[in-house]
Amino acid sequence: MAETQTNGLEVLETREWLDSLDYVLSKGGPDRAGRLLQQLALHARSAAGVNLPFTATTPYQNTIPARQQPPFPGSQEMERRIKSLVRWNALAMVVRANKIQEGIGGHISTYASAATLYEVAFNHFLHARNESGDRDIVYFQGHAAPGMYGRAYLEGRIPKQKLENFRRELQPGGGLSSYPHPWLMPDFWEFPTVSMGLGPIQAIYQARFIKYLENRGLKESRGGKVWAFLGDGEMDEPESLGSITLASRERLDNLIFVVNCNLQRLDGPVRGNGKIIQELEAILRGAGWNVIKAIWGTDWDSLIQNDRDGLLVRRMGEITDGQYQKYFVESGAYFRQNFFGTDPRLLKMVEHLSDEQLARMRLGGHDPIKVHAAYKAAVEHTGSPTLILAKTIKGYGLGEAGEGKNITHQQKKLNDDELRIFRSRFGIPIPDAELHDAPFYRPSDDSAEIQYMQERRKQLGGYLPERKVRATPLKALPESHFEEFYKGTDGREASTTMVFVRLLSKLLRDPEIGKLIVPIIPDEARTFGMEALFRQVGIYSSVGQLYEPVDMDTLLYYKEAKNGQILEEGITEAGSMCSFIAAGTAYANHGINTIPFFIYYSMFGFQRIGDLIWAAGDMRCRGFLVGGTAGRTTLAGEGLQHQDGHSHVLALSLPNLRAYDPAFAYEIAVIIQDGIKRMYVDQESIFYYLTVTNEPLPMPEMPNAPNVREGILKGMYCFKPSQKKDAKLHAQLFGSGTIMYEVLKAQQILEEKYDVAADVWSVTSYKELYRDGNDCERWNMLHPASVPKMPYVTQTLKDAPGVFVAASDYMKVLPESIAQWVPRRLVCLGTDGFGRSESRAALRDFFEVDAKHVVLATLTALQREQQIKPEVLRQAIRDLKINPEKPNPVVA
Ligand SMILES: Cc1ncc(C[n+]2csc(CCOP(=O)(O)OP(=O)(O)O)c2C)c(N)n1
Ligand SMILES: [Mg+2]
Repeated sequence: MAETQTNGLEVLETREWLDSLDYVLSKGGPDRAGRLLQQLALHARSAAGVNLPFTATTPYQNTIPARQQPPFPGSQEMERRIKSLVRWNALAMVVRANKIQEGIGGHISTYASAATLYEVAFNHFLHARNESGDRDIVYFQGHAAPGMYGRAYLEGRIPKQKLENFRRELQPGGGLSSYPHPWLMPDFWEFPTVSMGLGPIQAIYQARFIKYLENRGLKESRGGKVWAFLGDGEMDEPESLGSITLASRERLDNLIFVVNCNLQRLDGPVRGNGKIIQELEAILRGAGWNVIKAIWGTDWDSLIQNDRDGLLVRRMGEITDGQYQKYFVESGAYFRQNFFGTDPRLLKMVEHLSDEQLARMRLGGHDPIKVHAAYKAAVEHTGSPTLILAKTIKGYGLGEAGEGKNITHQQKKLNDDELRIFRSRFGIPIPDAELHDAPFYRPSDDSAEIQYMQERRKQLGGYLPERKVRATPLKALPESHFEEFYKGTDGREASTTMVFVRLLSKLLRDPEIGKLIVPIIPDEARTFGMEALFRQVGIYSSVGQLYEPVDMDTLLYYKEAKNGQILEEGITEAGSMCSFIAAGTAYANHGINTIPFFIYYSMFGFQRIGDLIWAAGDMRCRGFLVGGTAGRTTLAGEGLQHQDGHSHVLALSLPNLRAYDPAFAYEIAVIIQDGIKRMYVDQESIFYYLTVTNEPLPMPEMPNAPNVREGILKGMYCFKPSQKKDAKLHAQLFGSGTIMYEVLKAQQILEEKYDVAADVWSVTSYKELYRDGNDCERWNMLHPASVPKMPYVTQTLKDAPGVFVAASDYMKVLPESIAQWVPRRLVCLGTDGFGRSESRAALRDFFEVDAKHVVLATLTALQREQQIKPEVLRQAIRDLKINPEKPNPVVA
């Protein structure tokens, strides 16, 4: 095409067409011109089969042309000065921290590239509270944290002392966490974003959850936006792009992604051989997003306006990101020769500019006017989410110390020369003599800069980020919801999943908290027998139900409604978890005590989306994770990928998660009742994991013994003491989940066949027992002169006679985690190994957790203590029909 363009006739012809189009534009405006172009394309196709190549991208230019830019509403000069101060303090924070403590780390170059993106947002867009009372929710890019601290310091929200202790949180007076962590800075950060990809996906579900709250009448619609500031490298995470169609499908015009396209990630270019801006534009535009590109700064406006033949824009589109990066670090002469030198007409375009001027041509993401125009268009856009792609330079302003270089991400030390250059470039009034220590700098409160920034924040309703608990505590739930579960099922069989669903549907009817419950399901409701809820509370849909459901004539039809309560997320555990987090943190973010119940296949929880669960813990998220059809042997037939024998082991790693593996209906009732109280009445920063199983079994009545309730919550209690009075041999058997029934069978066999009096304990939570045991050990170590504390396990079992055997549907390490506090050796049976497609009975035999193996383990323990003879054991293996040569499930 370039060659044919040089043909004189064609050039003339093109000119004529362009002139005609200009005429149409001036007379009929862009809409008319757009229609005309469509008509032309149609005509070309039908008349002569001309097929325009498909393209999801627009030219490598700003989406908003210069003449459509709104005027900049503030003082550019003042904002530049403020921005320079934030830049300096952010840089000084990292440099100082690394001077004091070599290797403490931190990031300079991320914020350096994003400063304009943040400052324009802080000065003009981000509402802490808007006129009508709503606010914007902002996900800050984790590695840009020094910039947020630097600004908060200038705002007078963070004292210098804390800046000194950036990344040194254990210093007297506290410090600042490396990245956004609500756990560590609960008054400041709201969203942990540094595990990349979790910010964007959470922002999408946050924006959707806000619409959910509004459509269900739990929150007024007041125009707040959700902003996510993201890295271009970060967009490679599957979570970043995995849910973008939800955002467009749900028309989330309350959502704005700002991607800082500095073309670099940690090691080097994001797309050296391509163009990340074009790639992301194609993907998100194709998915129905409104995409705004801010590539070129004002310096380029006149060049672009005079580019009548499109030569410049074509050249811009030819260059790869790797080469653009090269221009950032090279001289103006190199830029002229390499970029413009390919065509004499291009060279002519810039002949009036010196090399110096060429080298300084600003990019869109560093130009407040371009950034402001993009933000304004984004907040005014309706009908779809917006993506802003802003082109910047990584390490902007660092010069030789790292600007645009591949090493820039890791740069945290600047020598005196480099500090001096940075200081001078941004005009920070620090004399040379003091530069060496990179001192912080804050002008006085009555300085023009501080006054200006305070006034801007005042206009926008206050400071950001700021985390606050905005909801007031709930009242405790009435006992009546739970009583039926204490009574048991009178011999009727019910799985704990059924019990849970029944309890959930009761809670949904509660006049106070019913509406606050948010059931979340990733396409698994029928698996858990929850379809009755479809009809009872409806499935949320922002458009209601636009079709006649195929099962309309049945009682439990698939009912979608605008005020539907269930979040039926489809097959996305990650998305469901994001809804869980949005609902479980609404007590802080929106002042609404929504109580999420996320019900899923337990195998696809910690194992698949563990990092989101970790983020939930950091965020002080509340709610119940319910791992359905759990256990390695309780889920018949499903095999290796579904049979979960380790989610409770993984749950050990989450500090503020209470994990329970209940066996009986009343245990579930006690745990959920207490959970709601602790989280929503007492306001504790904890959340829950509960496994429920699908084996129908008779649910017993709650034993009428003292401390049962306390035992359920603390992790264990005696469920069924032996009735055998004068036995010589004794055993203590621990069971949980459905394996409890195997243990109860073993109790019977031991008593009847082997004369062993066995007490059965229900262990509802090894994790709680483990936590308590360690807590006591620690306290005792630190307080040697005091009366030692006794772990709950020890206290409970101290008088229990005989041997100890635990059987779990989870890995052996789970019961082993408390073995040190059991008075004598604890023998543990568990389900280490890959699952199998089989019946429950065969699986329990295979994993050696069925009644006969519990019996054998008990007899073995007795024999080890020489309470029974070896012959008894050998005979038992025969009688119990155990094959000693069977494969070891751990390696089979
Ligand atoms: C899930 C995850 N993987 C890896 C990292 C480590 N990491 C931190 S920053 C970074 C590069 C970020 O590049 P980009 O997203 O482009 O952000 P920029 O700093 O360029 O703005 C990497 C790999 C992380 N924080 N999270
Ligand atoms: Mg980057």
